[in-house]
Amino acid sequence: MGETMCKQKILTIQDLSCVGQCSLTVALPILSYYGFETCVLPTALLSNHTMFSSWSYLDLTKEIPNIFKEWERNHFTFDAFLLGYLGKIDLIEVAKESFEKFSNANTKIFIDPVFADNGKIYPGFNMDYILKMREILKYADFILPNVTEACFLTGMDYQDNHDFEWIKKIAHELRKYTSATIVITGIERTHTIGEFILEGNQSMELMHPLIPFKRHGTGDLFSAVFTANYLHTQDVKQASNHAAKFVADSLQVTSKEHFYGVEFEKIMSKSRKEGA
Ligand code: PXL
Repeated sequence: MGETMCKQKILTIQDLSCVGQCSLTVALPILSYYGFETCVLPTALLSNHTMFSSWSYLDLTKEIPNIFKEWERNHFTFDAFLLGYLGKIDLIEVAKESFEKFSNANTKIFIDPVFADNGKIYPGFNMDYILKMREILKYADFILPNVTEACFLTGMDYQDNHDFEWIKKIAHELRKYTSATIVITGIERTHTIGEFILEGNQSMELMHPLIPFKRHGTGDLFSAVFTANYLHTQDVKQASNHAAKFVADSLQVTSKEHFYGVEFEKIMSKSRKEGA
């Protein structure tokens, strides 16, 4: 992985789930591990993610204008933004405001829309949220929806059979809303999983061996590793392959008893022990 000349500063905007290995508790360690100064805008404080049967939720939207005021006063700008789970329609507007206020001439915007998976919308989301999310895709340089999110964003019906022509059609539908590089994740076939990439009008599909069990938070992990690797290499194919391998390696070392997330920390600790 080539190192960039000077350290870049990334702002990641997502919730802080105290327990659950998702959103900020994934993006923050991963982006730091890859050498970025990682700044955070926590949008909400949850006891745990919403795949548990219950959770507490403190909305932090009210504090954001105060944070922005101080950032403007200090003339902060960010070299990249990584958006994940926002959870509330107002926060999409807030994210847009942050792009306008805190970008510099070379800022890259990565949007993972995070509102659905496996054919279903997560608790608390609705079509108004999805339509608003679709509106901000135009600000992105990269969008990273999974197959379900790509379907909802385009209004296409979800199907379990992720065949190539169907995925390609969804990607081209998404192109109506953004000129970003589109990376559709979580394309599953019998023994493989992968991504469909539409960069300009060039497309490619990358498929990898499927690890035959699922854990929550793998999408957040993919997006954080993809963002970090892309910013180092400027190579979408390389970033996607690298992120897919990181997720697969993490799943492989996740113990069966650890049911609510993926133990990506084991990968980081292994490379530290090996002195990588
Ligand atoms: O991994 C996506 C995610 C992030 N944050 C919270 C979630 C979810 C998915 O359910 O509940 C709070």
